[in-house]
Amino acid sequence: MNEFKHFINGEYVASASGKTFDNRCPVDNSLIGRVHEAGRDEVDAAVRAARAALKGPWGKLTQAQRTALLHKVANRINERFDEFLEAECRDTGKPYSIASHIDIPRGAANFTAFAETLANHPTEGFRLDTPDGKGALNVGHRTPKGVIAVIAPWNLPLLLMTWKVGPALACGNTVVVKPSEETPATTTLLGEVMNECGVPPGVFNVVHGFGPDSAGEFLTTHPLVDAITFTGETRTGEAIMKAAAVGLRNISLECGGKNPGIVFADCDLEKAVEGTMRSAFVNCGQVCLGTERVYVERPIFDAFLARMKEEVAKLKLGRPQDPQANFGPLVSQEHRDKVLSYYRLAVEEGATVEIGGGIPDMGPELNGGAWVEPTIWTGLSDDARVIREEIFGPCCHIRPFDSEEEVIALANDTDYGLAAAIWTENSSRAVRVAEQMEAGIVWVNSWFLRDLRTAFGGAKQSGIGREGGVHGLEFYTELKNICIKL
Ligand code: NAD
Ligand code: 6OD
Repeated sequence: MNEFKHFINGEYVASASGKTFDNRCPVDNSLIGRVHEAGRDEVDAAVRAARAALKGPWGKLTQAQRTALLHKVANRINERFDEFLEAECRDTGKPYSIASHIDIPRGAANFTAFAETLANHPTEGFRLDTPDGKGALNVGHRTPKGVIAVIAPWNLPLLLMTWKVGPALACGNTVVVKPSEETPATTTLLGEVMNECGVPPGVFNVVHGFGPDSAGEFLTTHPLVDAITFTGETRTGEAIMKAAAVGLRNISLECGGKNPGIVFADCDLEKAVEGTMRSAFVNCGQVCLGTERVYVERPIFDAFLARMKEEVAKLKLGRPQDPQANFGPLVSQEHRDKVLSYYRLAVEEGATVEIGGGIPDMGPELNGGAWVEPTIWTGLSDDARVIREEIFGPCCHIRPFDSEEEVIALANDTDYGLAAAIWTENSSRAVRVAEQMEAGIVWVNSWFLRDLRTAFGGAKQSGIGREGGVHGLEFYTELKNICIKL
């Protein structure tokens, strides 16, 4: 039986209360292990360890030494690739074929990319003229912000946790991570890697538990936490923002989306189908950047819909280890209940179910898992809840449009503003439309094509702030101006 303990000050520790909760595999609902639930005492110990580490050997490392250490961490993740892969796929049910290309490689790359970007970032400098003619020099100097609380979701557990831990450590901070209660494994394993690489105790800490009245709340309300970086639902982001208001702590919020895909008649149809298939169905639709609203220009609407249905029918549901499988279960029974409630709602709201819409028969060994059918709807009105609310499942609605102006208005008619995908071979149109999208990230003729040097984040209710590349510096460091009179 696996036991997932907290990782505090370089050691694995059990909850003093003895409180644990079950961690189940969504493939077949089997028990993976027990997770220790942190109380206020464990969270306090983790935060104090992180505070103390700022003043220890970690705080004295040069940027070059930190960079070298983070490269070592990335290498070690790659050396233990199979363990991370197995742990991630057991927790989430996602196919090895996907996690081995996306989750685990990015888990390592998040350390190297940010270490390099930050090590090569110049500092700001201004020369000021003064009345005595001698002038003054202004030099920007960045210091770590301090103890960063990292609150992570379950959909890409290692990727999204290291996406925050990588830059936080590259900037010299220490972290206390609260992984999702659904996916504790890879974050716990990363503690071993930190010790193997010689990252000083207290720099990387992990506490397990839930949100309200549990580890998440205890961590985000802890007065010795200097800043909070969060990925998850918009409603949780609001709760965290309130917690951060006490003590005026900084926040970075990466929240939900209801992202549009726009397919113009002048697109390369096969490219658009391939990209939209990925954006709607990869990771069983559990990607914040995923497309749940697809708008297709009327002349190619029927052809596009027919091709999408053909491709959905070819998706291969199966166990993570099955090399042919490219579609796994949802993360949990609880999330399946939510997704299925939208499947029912879509029908109540008048959708035509083009394909899917139910629970697949996976056979006696897997029927206890959190499986749902990949689903396409048409025919919903623009104010249907299924069109307006984030479902976070393997489903999309496809609707025809007649003009560029109309589709821009439709795409932007949402409370969210995370991502958009545009499919057209007309580059002027692509830029014109992209510039009018109310979203933090726009892909043209691609989707989830990531360059870690670029800004990442959401507009409207999809978040606050930008991370990625040097943009993370604004959040993960304190910028001081030193003015030197000459
Ligand atoms: P969630 O908000 O339920 O949970 C995220 C984390 O917050 C978990 O660790 C949870 O335990 C913790 N938490 C919950 N309530 C809390 C509270 N009151 N105080 C402190 N911590 C609390 O999100 P989820 O269900 O794990 O993830 C799915 C959501 O995440 C979707 O909405 C998706 O769009 C979003 N997401 C956004 C991005 C992005 O980059 N914008 C990326 C991935 C996922
Ligand atoms: O690629 C990334 O850096 C990132 N933050 C992806 C988010 C995916 C959401 O599910």
